[in-house]
Amino acid sequence: MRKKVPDEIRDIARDARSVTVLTGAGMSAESGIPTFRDAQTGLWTRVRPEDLATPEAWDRDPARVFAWYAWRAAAARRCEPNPGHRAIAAWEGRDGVELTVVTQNVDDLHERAGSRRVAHLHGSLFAYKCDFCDEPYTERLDLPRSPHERLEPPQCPRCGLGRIRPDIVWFGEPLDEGVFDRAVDAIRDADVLLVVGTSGIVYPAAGLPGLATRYGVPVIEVNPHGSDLSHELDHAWPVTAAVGLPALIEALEE
Ligand code: BV8
Repeated sequence: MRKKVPDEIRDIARDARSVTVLTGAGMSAESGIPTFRDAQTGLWTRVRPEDLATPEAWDRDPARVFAWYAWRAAAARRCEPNPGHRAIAAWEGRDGVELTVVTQNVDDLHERAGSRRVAHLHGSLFAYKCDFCDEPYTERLDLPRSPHERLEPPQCPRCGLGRIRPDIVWFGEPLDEGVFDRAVDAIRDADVLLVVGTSGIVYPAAGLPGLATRYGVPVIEVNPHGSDLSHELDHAWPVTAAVGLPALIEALEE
């Protein structure tokens, strides 16, 4: 039995030609990837992401940080896109619709569901670069499938000085300007912004829904528990991504 879509949400979505979807960790929760607010599992139960996803943690112990990302990349590869990812990709494929995904997530589930216009504000688990010369590292990385406490990162083959690190935006690091500008353009030009599965805690990403409101773009939140942003949005729909988004796409066909 499909979830009933509130009429005003259905109507805004149905009329939208330019759609932007801002996603956070809750988008991937029903694929089995724990959100940041969930307890870390396995080796990392005693670790707060905020303590490892920083340049300081990397400088202090690169092998531990490199192992954490290798474990997360292997875990993400074992997950599949959920019906919510597939609904967004189906919406992008509808005639006359131009849809951009702006994601805080570093997994590749949007792409694997078929989304083609995806802006990764915080990078990707599957991209690496040198921590000295910044050169992308495109050689094959044989990462173990089982979790390890420590994995020594390779040395940069180009400069020979740096270590290979995840190409991910850590806390205290600036976002890629080009990617952020693309996200702002997609929000400015949108007929609707959907905000799916984010607690709205991390900036500058968390400032994007407020920017949409200032541009006069209606903002719809899809989040079973609400978030720090709920009070400033036009519609907060307390539903999960994998239940709400397929129901919404089906309602567009009605
Ligand atoms: C920057 C990659 C400036 C890493 C991430 C002090 C020093 C320096 C900076 C700061 C500082 N104090 C504050 C800042 C700014 C800081 C920040 O915002 N901190 C927070 C903690 C206050 N931001 C930064 O540092 C950013 N950079 O400011 O640089 C600068 C400028 C110039 C020069 C130098 C510096 C960089 C931030 C990016 C950090 N990297 N990710 C990795 O993944 O390992 S952030 C990471 O956490 C995620 O990407 C995401 O953005 C965030 C987690 O948030 P969510 O995705 O929302 O996930 P969460 O678990 O919180 O919530 C899940 C939600 O889903 C919940 O609401 C839940 O209800 C819902 N949900 C659950 N299940 C479902 C669901 N929804 C739908 N369906 C379901 N089934």
